[in-house]
Amino acid sequence: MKITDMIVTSVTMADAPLRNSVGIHEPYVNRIVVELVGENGLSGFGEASYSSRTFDDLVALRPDVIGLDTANLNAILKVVGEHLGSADESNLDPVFKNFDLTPRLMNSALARTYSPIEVAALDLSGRAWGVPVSELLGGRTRDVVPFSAYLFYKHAGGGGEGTDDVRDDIYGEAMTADAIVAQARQMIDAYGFRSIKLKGGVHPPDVEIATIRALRDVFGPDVPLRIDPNCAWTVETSQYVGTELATTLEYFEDPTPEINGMSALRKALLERGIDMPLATNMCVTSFSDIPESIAKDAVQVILGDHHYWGGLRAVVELGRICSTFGIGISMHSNSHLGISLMAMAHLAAAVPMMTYDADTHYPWLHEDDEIIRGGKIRFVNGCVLVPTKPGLGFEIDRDALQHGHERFLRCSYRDRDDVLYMRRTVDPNWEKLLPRW
Ligand code: GKR
Ligand code: MG
Repeated sequence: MKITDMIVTSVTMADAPLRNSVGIHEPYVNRIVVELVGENGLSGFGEASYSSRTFDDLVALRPDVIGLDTANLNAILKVVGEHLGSADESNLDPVFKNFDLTPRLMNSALARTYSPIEVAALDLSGRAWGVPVSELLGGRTRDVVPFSAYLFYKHAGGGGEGTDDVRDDIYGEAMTADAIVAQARQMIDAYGFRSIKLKGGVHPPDVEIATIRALRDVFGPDVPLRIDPNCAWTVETSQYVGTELATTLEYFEDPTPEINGMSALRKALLERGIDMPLATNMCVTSFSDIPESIAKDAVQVILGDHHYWGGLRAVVELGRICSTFGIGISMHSNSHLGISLMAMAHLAAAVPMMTYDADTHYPWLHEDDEIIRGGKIRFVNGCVLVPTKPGLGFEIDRDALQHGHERFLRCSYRDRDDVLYMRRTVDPNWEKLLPRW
């Protein structure tokens, strides 16, 4: 399908004051929506993390993408690559700048800029040819995709600002183990999740160990648990936590920085007889990281993310590589809208080796901010039904998209900065320190 237009729209959605190892979420988070229009008048959609750099690149790419065919994804990748030229530090995504741990992520501009165009092209092809995106990725291997409850320590507040744009605080403040258990209960009641991930790196490790134990006590051994402190711990601290939680965790996500750190931790845990998988979305973030990670046995589960691995097809390839080396594959998430949730569902359906429940921030998205028709996507038993309609299988709500864009124009938040907002609202002396403990 020949592309006749590419429309790039920045949208803003409210975000609750969720804590992580570098700080706190701002009251708003931005996303980029890419719409490709085909010569048949249909549109396809993709979604990306917002950064001013990615936004400007996507806008500048419009004339190069117009005239290309949605079926020739290699041609689209080529024009994105030519536009970006060689990778340099200014291409670093601010989301990653927050975590600022590895020079590897500096090369992710091509993958991040291409991804929303690829998703939109697949969506448009699917709509034009009458097939769902999962079929274009090789075919659906499951009808429903299970996701995991994603818990956060958080301050009071539901996000948004001002007199008319504050969201209700659906989950309430959660800075203690009891409050996290209550958050889990509420999220599981609403979505039916059957596994739990706790975002850690906020309290000293013993407090977070106690939180995981409280979750285990309440939900029992049939609910897999994970903790992800986003590199807040040294190798030694990670070894301590890993030993304490050896029989409790399904996998141990990014406790410590870098491939070398994860490799040292793996070795130390194995020496203690603990064969718990280490997972990452921080030290193995592109294909070029895989050889070193395999050689050093650094990670046993890779959390793929089509937004920065280079699109949906790249993560299908990642699945094949992971299974070749006996590594598990799971899915990473950042704050996102329904376009990305649908893309993730089609992708997970087409990757049979994705046997772990995927991450999603979707429960944190407020109903008022969704931009697809019919409102927020429904979960049943923690799962999203893989759409069988053509393309990604939703209709865009043009009014909601416009409201999201008007909110972007009104709000001053641009590139995400959890560190600065932490200083402004919680601790004026806050410094990013990874590892902190
Ligand atoms: O939203 O605060 C957050 C998360 O910490 C996010 O930024 C991470 O990218 O969820 C992500 C993760 O699994 O590391
Ligand atoms: Mg993670």
